[in-house]
Amino acid sequence: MIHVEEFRQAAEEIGRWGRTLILTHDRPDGDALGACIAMKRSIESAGRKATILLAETCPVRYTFLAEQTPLYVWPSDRPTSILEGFDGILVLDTCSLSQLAPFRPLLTGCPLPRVVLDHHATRDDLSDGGAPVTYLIDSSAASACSLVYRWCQAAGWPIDTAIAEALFVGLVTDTGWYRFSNTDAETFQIAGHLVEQGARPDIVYGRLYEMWPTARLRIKALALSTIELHADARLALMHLDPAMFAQAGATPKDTEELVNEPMAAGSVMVSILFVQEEDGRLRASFRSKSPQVCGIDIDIAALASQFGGGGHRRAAGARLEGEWGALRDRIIAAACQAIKESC
Ligand SMILES: [Mn+2]
Repeated sequence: MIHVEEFRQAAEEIGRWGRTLILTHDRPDGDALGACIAMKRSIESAGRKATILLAETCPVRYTFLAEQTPLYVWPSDRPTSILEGFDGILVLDTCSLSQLAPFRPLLTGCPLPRVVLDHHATRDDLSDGGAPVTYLIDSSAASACSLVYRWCQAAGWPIDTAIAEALFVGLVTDTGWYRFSNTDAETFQIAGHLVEQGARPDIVYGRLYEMWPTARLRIKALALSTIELHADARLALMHLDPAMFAQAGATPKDTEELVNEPMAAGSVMVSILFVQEEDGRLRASFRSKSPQVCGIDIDIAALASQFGGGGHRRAAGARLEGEWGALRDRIIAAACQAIKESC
């Protein structure tokens, strides 16, 4: 738990910076972007400057958050001399060197003080050998946006409608709309306050989940048409190949979260999605249901690790080399075995 006084001191430190550089992890998600945008607005409403620098272009589905907030991309938008104008660096939603790797040329040897606000377990040394760092880390927090909210409350920074909306996006995306196990009472307390401040759950939902490219709908239809069930319909399997992507006009990026679809069926306890890429390589995503829901506990990371992959107990992935038919048969056999052993 981060003490109120720690938030106040960090807010005072940033208050002394005329210009703050805001960084977050590579492949920024809703929580990372929500936290960056909320912090930038908060800092600027107090009359100081803040610049958000991302490691890649903002994913299209989150651009609605940034309608009034420029997001710069490193290194294409900024030369190294960018650092000359800043007084300090605020790092949000990560404390991991590997997730900040794209910014290495910028951070290495940079003496600027840093403040890190994060909710992950990985805690690397972000001092780059000498820069002073203040770490505000609480791995029990549901989202980085929950921590930004606590910071604003502790420091007395006001939360306007745009900040409330940005924080709400982080809260709901990192908790899967309050359905992941990190969802706690605080999440609902914060959500309640953000809605009071003007965040609109219906509109945020629509912008996040009702604005996908049509190709995503087509590839989903094709994936669902390939569903096969094994082990008394406890195992669901789908596959996509390059011809299907061409037919749908989609890319493998459009398959995000598709593996969860078969979980809607009560019988299904394990779901696997195979994606064959252009170069012939095969990617497999694995999911298993919570034992509180389906009655058996299948460690899906252990299954993925049999094929060189890994991940979490309920969600894992693997990159596979080899012939598709043979790999598919081996994975089905291993998954059926894991289900049998857990029953
Ligand atoms: Mn996060």
